[in-house]
Amino acid sequence: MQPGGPRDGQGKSFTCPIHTGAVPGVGERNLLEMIIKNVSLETVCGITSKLPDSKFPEVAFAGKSNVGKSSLINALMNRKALARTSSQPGKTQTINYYNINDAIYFVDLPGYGYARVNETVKAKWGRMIENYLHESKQLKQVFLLLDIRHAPSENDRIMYGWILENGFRPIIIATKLDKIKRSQQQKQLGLIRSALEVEEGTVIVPFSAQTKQGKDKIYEILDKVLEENS
Ligand SMILES: Nc1nc2c(ncn2[C@@H]2O[C@H](COP(=O)(O)OP(=O)(O)OP(=O)(O)O)[C@@H](O)[C@H]2O)c(=O)[nH]1
Ligand SMILES: [Mg+2]
Repeated sequence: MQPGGPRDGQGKSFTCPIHTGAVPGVGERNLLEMIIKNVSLETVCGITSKLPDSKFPEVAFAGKSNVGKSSLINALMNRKALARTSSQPGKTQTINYYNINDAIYFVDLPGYGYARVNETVKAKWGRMIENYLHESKQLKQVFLLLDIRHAPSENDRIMYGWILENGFRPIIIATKLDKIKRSQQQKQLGLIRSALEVEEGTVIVPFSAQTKQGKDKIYEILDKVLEENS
């Protein structure tokens, strides 16, 4: 992933090509109580697409390819496979907006660091993500996903930097918690904190899409986003 300038790719005006149509629903305030009555993949943005004018607050999920972004979104939506997941990295190559109860969008960002694509494609993905962080008017919270088993990569550090530079304080989600022993958890979280040199007070939520551990904590954060933005 190449760090492109935040204004790269602007001036083009393409409309998002795919509008799958949201299921109409009643706006709700408390995600925890109403948990996901209506969800739909509303908009898919490709590399050259103009970002949609969002009606609702957005929360975005960033992280390297295969880290579990789509799996987390499915877990939060209580859907098995609305967000496409794959054991093959590089599944999500577009910016996908999931409309949740006509109240908030979950934005699934394309994964970075997928080794089997060429440098041009990697650079485009980087620009697409950075452009989104810079341009989205409704983006309220960014979640940065990191695999709890591994030290953050250079790309993870670049991503973390972009998020901060664009004025967001990311919540870090340490994914695939089920894959490590409980006794390793604190050590791995410490590794993430030190490798990213996270700011004081940064929240890190250990999460497993398999056991759903950590899900309630993430709902709490989403509730707060809704409360602050409605
Ligand atoms: N054991 C375990 N496997 C997980 C977890 N989360 C995701 N996976 C698996 O990891 C693989 C990748 O998950 P995805 O959700 O597709 O990852 P992604 O970040 O959306 O990947 P891209 O779309 O390529 O950017 C899939 O095989 C998932 O089943 C988890 O918490 N535990
Ligand atoms: Mg995905």
